[in-house]
Amino acid sequence: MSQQVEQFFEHLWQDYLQKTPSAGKVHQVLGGGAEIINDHVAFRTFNIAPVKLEKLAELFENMGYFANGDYHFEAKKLRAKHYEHDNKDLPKIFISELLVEEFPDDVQQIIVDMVASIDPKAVEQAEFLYSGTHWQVTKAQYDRLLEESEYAAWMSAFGFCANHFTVSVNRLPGYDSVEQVNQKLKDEGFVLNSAGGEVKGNPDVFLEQSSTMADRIDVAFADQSAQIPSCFYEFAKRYNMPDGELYTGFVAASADKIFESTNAKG
Ligand code: OOG
Ligand code: NI
Repeated sequence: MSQQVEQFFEHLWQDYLQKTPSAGKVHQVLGGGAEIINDHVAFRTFNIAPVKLEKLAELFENMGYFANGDYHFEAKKLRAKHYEHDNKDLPKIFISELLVEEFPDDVQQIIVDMVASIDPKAVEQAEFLYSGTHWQVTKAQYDRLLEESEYAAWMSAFGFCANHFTVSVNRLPGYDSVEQVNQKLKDEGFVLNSAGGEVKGNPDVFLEQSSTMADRIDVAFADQSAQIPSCFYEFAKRYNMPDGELYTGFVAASADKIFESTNAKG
């Protein structure tokens, strides 16, 4: 792995740790301080230039990644693609984008104004992927976005960063199943995302996933601070397909529920 790519993921991880204090604890609990291999890292964006999904993906294509799957989430008004690398020690990349034109005019306007603050040249650099927000919205604007889309509200508060890292259970010593990982995390006091059941997917779709509910951190809005859900950790176990190859894709029905890990905990 080139030093540049390694440094990119290290910076991405450090930025994620700042927003996700529980991620360090997850590593401690599951790995006891040993290195953990991640299955994938997920990013969110808007389908507006200069930050469209395919534009952010170019930054990964520059690192040798290639596209290998398309996903649609009609109710959440999202689409996504995943990217893989020949180096199997590198995480897969899942990028989704919000279909902004499907929202009411006032919501579109808030988002268009946010994106207008981005210097298009900044999007050419890999650091853009952990550059956070390039704008500041008011708490009322955040709340308005939240009424229409939890994803849009999350983007307004956190911008460009790793939304989650995902432990590869296949490559996690001492654990055979997502259920075992879940039990250990619950014993340690973590709250899991139970939307659609704690384990999403099954061996028939060649992928099982679970996730913690996002941490809550203080965010400085333009007019006030508030504690809101930030980022979470996911756990994935992949199964062999009939041809004997490990499945490398994602499962839209499961992903639809994983998105809800940044919802407020009720
Ligand atoms: C992505 C949710 C989907 C997966 O592994 O299926 C996902 C997100 O919350 O941004 O990560
Ligand atoms: Ni994921």
